[in-house]
Amino acid sequence: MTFINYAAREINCKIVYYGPGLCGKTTNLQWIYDNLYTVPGQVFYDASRKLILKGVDGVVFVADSQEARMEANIESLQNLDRNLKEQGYELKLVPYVLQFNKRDLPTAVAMDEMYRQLNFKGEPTFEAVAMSGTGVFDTLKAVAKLVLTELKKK
Ligand SMILES: Nc1nc2c(ncn2[C@@H]2O[C@H](COP(=O)(O)OP(=O)(O)OP(=O)(O)O)[C@@H](O)[C@H]2O)c(=O)[nH]1
Ligand SMILES: [Mg+2]
Repeated sequence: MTFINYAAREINCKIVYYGPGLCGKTTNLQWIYDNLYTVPGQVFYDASRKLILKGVDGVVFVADSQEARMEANIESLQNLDRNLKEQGYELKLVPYVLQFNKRDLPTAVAMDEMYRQLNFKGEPTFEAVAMSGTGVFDTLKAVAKLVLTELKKK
């Protein structure tokens, strides 16, 4: 769904922030601005998540670092994989970045353990405290870069 506006020297693309309920997707976007796409994390919104993946150019998966949310992270990642497939995309091929959010919490799982459980293709991975903006732009820049690399191939 990339749109290139040569006159304005702009490239518009669709980046979706995905992840389990309350992992901090909206908080990320509050640091960016209010008009990027994000999906509702709660399980009952699966139909909305499918819709929002239509025409996606890049995906950020926001994982919640809290120990108690690890299962929800894994479930949500599997859900992303499934929903992308339904729209004709492969998670393995789509520009994709992983964010470990809520690193400020004392219950945060160690980085290497998070990585072991959630990173599956060596995708760029960032620590974040979205609440204070830490790591938010690094994550966005990384996914934008991957989207542009993909665009150059076309
Ligand atoms: N401690 C801590 N809390 C955070 C962080 N990022 C977000 N939160 C809090 O987590 C809660 C949920 O954040 P949201 O941004 O609404 O989460 P979401 O992923 O958009 O949630 P859904 O849209 O319901 O799926 C809020 O109370 C945030 O303030 C963080 O880095 N650290
Ligand atoms: Mg939200």
